[in-house]
Amino acid sequence: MPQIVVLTGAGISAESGVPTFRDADGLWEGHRVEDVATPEGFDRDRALVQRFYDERRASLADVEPNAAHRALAELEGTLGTGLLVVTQNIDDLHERAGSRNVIHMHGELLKALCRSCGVASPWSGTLVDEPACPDCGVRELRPDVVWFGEVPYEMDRIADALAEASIFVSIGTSGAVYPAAGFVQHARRHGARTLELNLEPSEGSHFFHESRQGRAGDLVPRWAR
Ligand code: BJW
Repeated sequence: MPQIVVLTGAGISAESGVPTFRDADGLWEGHRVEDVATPEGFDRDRALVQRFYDERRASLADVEPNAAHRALAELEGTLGTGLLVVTQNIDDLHERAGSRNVIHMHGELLKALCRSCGVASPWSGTLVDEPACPDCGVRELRPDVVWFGEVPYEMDRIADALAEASIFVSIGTSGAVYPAAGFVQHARRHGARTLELNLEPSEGSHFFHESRQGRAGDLVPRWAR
């Protein structure tokens, strides 16, 4: 079981050039959340949603992990499975920095999920062309991401890790989306020391023992050292 659980959000990838969701130039601009990040939005206009995620998948080629991702990967090099990164991000920047003990609770851009057989498969192309599932052959692929109203991945494993952790650190997340926004209270109830590293106080700042404001690329390497 990990001693340290780190929750990351869009803010950790911001300095890599991946847009956040709720900042002024956030990703949702031009798109209503309900149109692109709900199962109902997908049923209403598949092409729009597939294009939205196809574009984000393609843009991964233009970004690189930053100092914050690298600092977490280095810490895992020291602690091994003593460090668990739970990320809300669907990019692959933690893995590209070298982290291996990572849970993508909101899914992954580089996977497609078959709505017919439920199998997730690696994906690097476009979904808007309605390719077939490599497992069952049915043309019902969607992005393997967790939309509003859907249950995030690996919740039992995350809850157990939070209950066992002695330190919980939240990095670059607004605390606006549950259940991730409630992890701090869960960890704290079970005795963890809790720390927030974010550009500004998040919606749940008051739940943390300590909150430090600044850029993840500065704060995370300093904390992890
Ligand atoms: C920097 C920085 C720099 C900038 N350095 N910092 C309880 C109460 C009320 C509502 C609910 C509730 N429980 C559930 C709900 C409903 C709903 C919800 O939370 N709604 C809220 C809007 C109120 N939640 C759900 O539907 C979830 N499912 C669920 O609850 O199922 C029931 C269930 C749960 C558990 C067990 C059993 C049953 C699913 C939520 C799915 C969220 N999906 C998205 C899209 C994923 C795919 C995609 O990427 O397109 O996930 S929405 C979007 O928000 C995305 C993100 O992962 C998520 C969080 O955003 P994040 O990462 O915090 O980004 P921002 O932009 O909000 O914040 C960035 C922060 O970084 C800011 O603070 C900046 O200041 C900071 N920053 N630059 C450091 N350089």
